[in-house]
Amino acid sequence: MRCDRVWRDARLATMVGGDMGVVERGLVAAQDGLIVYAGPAAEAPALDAAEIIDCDGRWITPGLIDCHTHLVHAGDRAREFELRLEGASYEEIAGAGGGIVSTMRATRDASEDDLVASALPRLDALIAEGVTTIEVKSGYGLDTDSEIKMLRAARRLGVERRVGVSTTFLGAHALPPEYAGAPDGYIALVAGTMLPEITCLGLADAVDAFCENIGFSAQQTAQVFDAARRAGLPVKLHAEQLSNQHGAALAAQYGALSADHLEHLDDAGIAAMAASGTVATLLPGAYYFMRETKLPPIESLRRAGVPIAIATDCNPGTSPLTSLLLAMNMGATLFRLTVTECLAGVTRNAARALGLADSIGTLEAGKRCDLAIWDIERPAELVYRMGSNPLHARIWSGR
Ligand code: DI6
Ligand code: FE
Repeated sequence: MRCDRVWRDARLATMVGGDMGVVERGLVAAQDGLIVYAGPAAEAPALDAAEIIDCDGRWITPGLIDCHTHLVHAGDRAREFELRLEGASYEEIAGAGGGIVSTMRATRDASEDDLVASALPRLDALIAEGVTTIEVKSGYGLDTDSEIKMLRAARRLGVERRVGVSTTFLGAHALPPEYAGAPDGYIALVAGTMLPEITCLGLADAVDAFCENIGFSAQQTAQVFDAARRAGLPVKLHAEQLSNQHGAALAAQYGALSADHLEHLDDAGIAAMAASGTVATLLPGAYYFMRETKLPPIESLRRAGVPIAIATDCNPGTSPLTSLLLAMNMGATLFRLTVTECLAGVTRNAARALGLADSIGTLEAGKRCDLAIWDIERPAELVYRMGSNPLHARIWSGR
């Protein structure tokens, strides 16, 4: 078999099947950006490779996937962080015109170029740890032009760097001040104007909302989801982060790719997610940063067979985190996820949360050749260490 490149003498965590899919003496071969073989060297077809890379026994995993970020935004909220340290709550700060709306002001004032420039260092930090695909949400523009500007900036990240970018329209993230007291009017704008326009421009791969007492109600969320359905876009939801709004069950009714956060998820929500195959995306960085004490119902999710993903939720207000490895460590330490669950959470289940399970997330013939090559003795090291980065090399689309 002719191919462009072979990585040989590697140990593989293919992430195929229910566990890590470990191959002790493995190789990966790529042609035209796709994996053509990943598995035991002894069972590989005869390979006529243009380039052979010796991995000296290093581990190869699928390139990591950060399936929930707000990477594109302007400004920061360090001052609010100080206020919270002095005792103010997130809800109080939001109520006083801070919070998401303060980032909205900075984002509206920024140009598309500014947004790209400020997101790139955050993206580079993720890339440096082996991330090969990110999701990026809008939701700090909160008017049609600013939401479009954010999504264009997000798409451009995938041009500036060798990384896959999935964009999500999150117009229903917070109520902009010009709609104060008129949330239904704003939802009508999101569902009736913004979403169709953004769909026309091909700028969104999915649609999200913040279903919360400080966000939007389940009924308002349903209106956004109806519009997404009309546009032919899959949905996901910020659900049950601060309170139980039964958002996960609603999302499941719409066949959502994922429901995210889920600290306050109940049994009915879990059953609905299991039935619809909706991924539970856990965001331990936000849990940690908000000093949340209510744990997501991990054991019940496990028992119900709901796939679990882990992401950074990188955002200026509740999770200023640009390390997916640290998110994995927090998933294990704070949520008691196993090493296999943490690794699956940033590979095959994260791919599924983006609707991309057919093209990324495992080491398998036919998938895009996105690899992370690690200087480690065992995969547990990826989860165990805090603040160290054992990445040896990162391959996106075969290069
Ligand atoms: N939940 C979150 O954790 C972020 N958005 C959301 O709906 C917070 C965004 C922010 O505070 O800027
Ligand atoms: Fe979020």
